[in-house]
Formats: sequence, structure tokens, C-alpha cells
Amino acid sequence: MQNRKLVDQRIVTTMRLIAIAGLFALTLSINLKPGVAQPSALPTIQMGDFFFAVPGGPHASFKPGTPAQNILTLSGGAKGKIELNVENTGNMLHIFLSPLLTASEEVKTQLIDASGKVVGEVESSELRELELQPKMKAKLEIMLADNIKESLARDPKLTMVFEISCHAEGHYEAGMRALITVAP
Ligand SMILES: [Cu+2]
Repeated sequence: MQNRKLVDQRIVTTMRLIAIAGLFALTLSINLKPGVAQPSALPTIQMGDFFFAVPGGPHASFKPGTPAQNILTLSGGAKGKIELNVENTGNMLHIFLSPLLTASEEVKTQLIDASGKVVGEVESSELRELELQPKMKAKLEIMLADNIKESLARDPKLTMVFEISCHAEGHYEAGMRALITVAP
């Protein structure tokens, strides 16, 4: 009877060990699963009625003649490629304008509607401004001009500041201007 109890106990202990090992294997297999696509966490510039902002940040609205404020620093300039979203969070058409576009070799643009669907794609070396209807978003891949890329690659402390503004009539005067910084 005593022996029988001991054997039972051993079986129970073994079963517990297997169960723990099983849990461990399960955890490992979960961790080893190939990565599920994450929603893109790109830096985002929001255009509202009449301000620029980054998600969760203050509304930057600066009238001509007053100093504009830096709202976003983008790193990766030394690699020559900057990726960001520009989003119209307002209720009217806004037209994104920036010398950063002019200083680029090429810009790939994906137009995304309010439901997250890609509704257009453009690759251009001549993109100077970007018209966005309300609730539309553009995902930009900006290939910087060689001289800018090389300058940033040469000096890790160098940063370049670009104005961003809205080209829709009266919006610049109404305060739609701010600065963004490109860092190595
Ligand atoms: Cu505007």
C-alpha cells in the first residue's frame, strides 16, 4: 500500500514536470512565431484648421512675422531616406508645402483614405506640394538630395531645419506654418 502511494506520487510529479515543460515550450513557440504586421509607427505631421501638430502634441500656429516652432525631428537623414505621414485632421482642404520636398531627389507618396485604404500611389522627382482633402493621409518616402545626405553623413551633430506651411489661400497668414528638423 505504501509503495503504491509512492508510485502514484512519482507519477503526479512527473506529470507536473511535463505540464511545466509544455507551458515553457508553448511560451517559446509563441515568441518564435514570425512577426505579425504592426501598425506603422511613422512620425506624423497633422494639418488641422489652421495649425500643424504631431499626434498628442500642442497645436503650432504661427502668424507671419513671429518665429515658427519646431514640431518634429526626423532622424535617418544620413541614410538619405526620410519616412513620415502627413495627415489632414481638419475639415477643409490643406496643401502641404515644404522646402524638404524641394530638397529631395524623389518622393514616393501613398495616399490613404480615412478607412486606411491606399487609394493612390505616386513616385515623383517633382513633388513640390501635397493636396490633402479632409481625413486623407499621405505616407511619404523622401529620398534626400545627395548633397544633403552627404552633409548629414559627414557631421553627426548637423541638423537641418525646414519650414512646413499650408499653401491653401489664406492659411499661411492664418497661422499654418511650423518647422521640422532633419537629423543624421
Ligand atoms: Cu491649410
